[in-house]
Amino acid sequence: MTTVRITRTALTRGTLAALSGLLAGFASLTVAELVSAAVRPEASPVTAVGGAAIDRTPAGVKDWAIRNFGENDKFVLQLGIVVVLALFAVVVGLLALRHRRTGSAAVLVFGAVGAAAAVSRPDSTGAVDALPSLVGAVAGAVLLYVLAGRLTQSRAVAGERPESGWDRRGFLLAATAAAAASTAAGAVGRTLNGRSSQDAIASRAAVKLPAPVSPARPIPAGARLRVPGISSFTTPNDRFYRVDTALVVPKVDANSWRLRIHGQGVRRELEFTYQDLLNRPLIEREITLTCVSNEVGGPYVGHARWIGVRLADLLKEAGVKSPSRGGPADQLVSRSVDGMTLGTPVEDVMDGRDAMLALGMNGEPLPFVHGFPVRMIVPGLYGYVSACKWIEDIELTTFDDYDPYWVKRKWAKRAPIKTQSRIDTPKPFARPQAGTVVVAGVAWAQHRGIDKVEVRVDDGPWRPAQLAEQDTVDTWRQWSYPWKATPGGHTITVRATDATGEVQTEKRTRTIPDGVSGRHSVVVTVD
Ligand SMILES: Nc1nc2c(c(=O)[nH]1)N[C@H]1C(S)=C(S)[C@@H](COP(=O)(O)O)O[C@H]1N2
Ligand SMILES: [Mo]
Repeated sequence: MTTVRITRTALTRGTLAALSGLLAGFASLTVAELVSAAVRPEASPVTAVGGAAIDRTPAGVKDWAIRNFGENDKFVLQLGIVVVLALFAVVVGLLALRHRRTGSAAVLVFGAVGAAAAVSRPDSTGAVDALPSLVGAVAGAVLLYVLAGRLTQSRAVAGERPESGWDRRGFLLAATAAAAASTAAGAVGRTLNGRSSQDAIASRAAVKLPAPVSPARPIPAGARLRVPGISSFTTPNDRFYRVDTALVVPKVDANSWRLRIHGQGVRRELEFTYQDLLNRPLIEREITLTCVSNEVGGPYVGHARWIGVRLADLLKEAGVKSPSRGGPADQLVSRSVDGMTLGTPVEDVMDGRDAMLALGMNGEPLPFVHGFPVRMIVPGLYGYVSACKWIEDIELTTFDDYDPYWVKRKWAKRAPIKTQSRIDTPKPFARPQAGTVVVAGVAWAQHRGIDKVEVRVDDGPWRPAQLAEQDTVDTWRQWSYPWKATPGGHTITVRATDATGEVQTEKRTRTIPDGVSGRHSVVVTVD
């Protein structure tokens, strides 16, 4: 009888010890959230550790995550961190039951990891970034010490069985109070962190984009095919793909934003405010953006109309010469407020193409996720070597002297967009009726232009698709092919030829180091 009772007590205490660990973890995170409101939202431990994890993830794993979780990859990562933390919290709670001090010390070690991650982030503002993790960890450690104390200290209460010798009431009271206080701290922290982006939101709402002095030519009606299922020529902002390493979308106040241009061969260092850029003559251009991580047939390509300032003009004002005219810098490194760095060939930016600092996207100020207040856009280059969002610094340097973020991770230094084509309709494994099935999609070879698209069914001959009118060489091009479909299983394959005459190769490569090659196929069953 006695043995059973002790065992049951031990079981309860074990469960409560695990609960103590979880409560201590919860308190650490919520207190950290509260403190981060006074420092920076990005300095909170989960964000900092998540960011550090992203930076250290091997390219292959990153690609796998993007493939499998798509744009939810960041949510999955954060969820993973929280689950791992919860498991550790349970272990630490059980440990504290035996060794109170060691349990609390373990909580502090976790705090130190969070603090180290926060301070070493590229956008860290210094030692203060350690505060959220440290203060949170101290709160968690103290709480665990107190709770474990209730579980281990006996209290002589008349009538209580000696073997249950722990302070049940005291524990429940302390645990409930801690849970309530942590929830409150977390809620206040969240609210304050939300408020710190209000200025940024207000500054965006106040923007009125001036009419461009050089408007885009209207998209010809013939550039849009009326085929159900084809990608719309212009990708609406809320459906535009998003690829970046930011766990918290930077919310930059346009009123305090500055852009600096400096570095090798710069004769006059320049600094611009957002208003400075708005006051300049603006150009408006149709440009299709593509990510180097886009698989054959993948979704990371989108088209928008951008408004901005011609980047070459700013560079010329700074006294920069392109390398072909004897300038010493061949690499333009753009740096964002979140510490991202991207490297672009100076030659490409100054060769007359419509490279710009974009302020507007499809008629509105840049959305926050797409880089508000200002981002770079360079036709013909993958995003990771050109399209810096939340940009705040441009440094002229050389490819020999400096490797930006992705190049340090084995991606190519130079990466023009490869010629690609995609079948949008029919979808893979569709079951169309026999008869005429319209196969259609998009093809792109930015800054060269698409000259031809061909379709092949099974092992048949390549047949020319009908091309929609080309808008500009910097935009994608729609195509369609009326297929006389016969019953049975079929594989449809597409290939494009760019304006240099190069035919899209059959040879498949990986996304790393400089983007996929290969042809998109879709398997369907005709009924
Ligand atoms: N600051 C910052 N800018 C960035 C990135 C990033 O991670 N951080 N990713 C780049 C990559 S890889 C691409 S493909 C484009 C994507 O732009 P989008 O998210 O607006 O589509 O942004 C580029 N600019
Ligand atoms: Mo990208």
